[in-house]
Amino acid sequence: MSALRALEKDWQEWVKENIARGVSVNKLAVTLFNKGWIDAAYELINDNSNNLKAPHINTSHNYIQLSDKRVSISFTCYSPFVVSIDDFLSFDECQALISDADSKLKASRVVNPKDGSFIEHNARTSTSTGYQRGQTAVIKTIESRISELLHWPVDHGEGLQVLRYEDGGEYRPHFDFFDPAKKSSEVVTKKGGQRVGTFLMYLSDVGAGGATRFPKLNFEVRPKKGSALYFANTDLNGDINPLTLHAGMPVTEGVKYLSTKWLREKPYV
Ligand code: PD2
Ligand code: ZN
Repeated sequence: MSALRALEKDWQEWVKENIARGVSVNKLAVTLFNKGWIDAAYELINDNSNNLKAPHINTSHNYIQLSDKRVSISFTCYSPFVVSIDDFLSFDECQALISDADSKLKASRVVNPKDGSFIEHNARTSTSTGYQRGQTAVIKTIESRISELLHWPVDHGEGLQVLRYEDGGEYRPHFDFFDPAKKSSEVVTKKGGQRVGTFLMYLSDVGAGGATRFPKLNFEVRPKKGSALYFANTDLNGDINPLTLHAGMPVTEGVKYLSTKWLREKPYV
């Protein structure tokens, strides 16, 4: 049953009346979201045409049956929307990504806030490599799976990245969204618009360290081979959410491999 139709009749009427009065669907969705009706809020924006949409994971069940795999939800935070998924990738898929990336890894870079160029920085001490969408068969499969899980078109995604962290390698606290107040944002949002969501896939088990930590929310997600983490960088009205500050904690034992997929507001072509 649709999450909107599962709402009490009075609230269904409230939605209809406000839409008829011309109130922004995104604003109505924020109200539903704040009342805790998360799936209904996302359904409202994603099933209506002329409004801003957002990637969404259906949290009504503890598992999600995708066309090629059943995955399970192990953790949720609703504001901001953060969901941890178990068994998203098979061990073979993790190995395939690692083997392909290993010989191509170079020092990771960050966006220069002054001009939008990419520079090396001691805030991000990993090596990494980037791919085109659909560059290999495994990448194609994974991108379709992400798209199905998040109800977000494949062409709204940046190319996959694979990162390797070892011996204290980390990614210090940062935002993945582009802050409209920064000059560089104009350059980096020309193609694809805002980075509305982040999808991280953990490709290796790590002895110690390497958690993805949200310092303003006081929790962290530990790396586990095959599991994934999604978080929304913007709210249902499209506004950036500073609570999404997050870090890749230093790896202190073992090697962490991670794959990143950033989701854009519009086609990234
Ligand atoms: O490696 C991580 O856990 C991590 C944490 C935060 C990666 C990113 N951000 C990123 O690639 O944006
Ligand atoms: Zn990040």
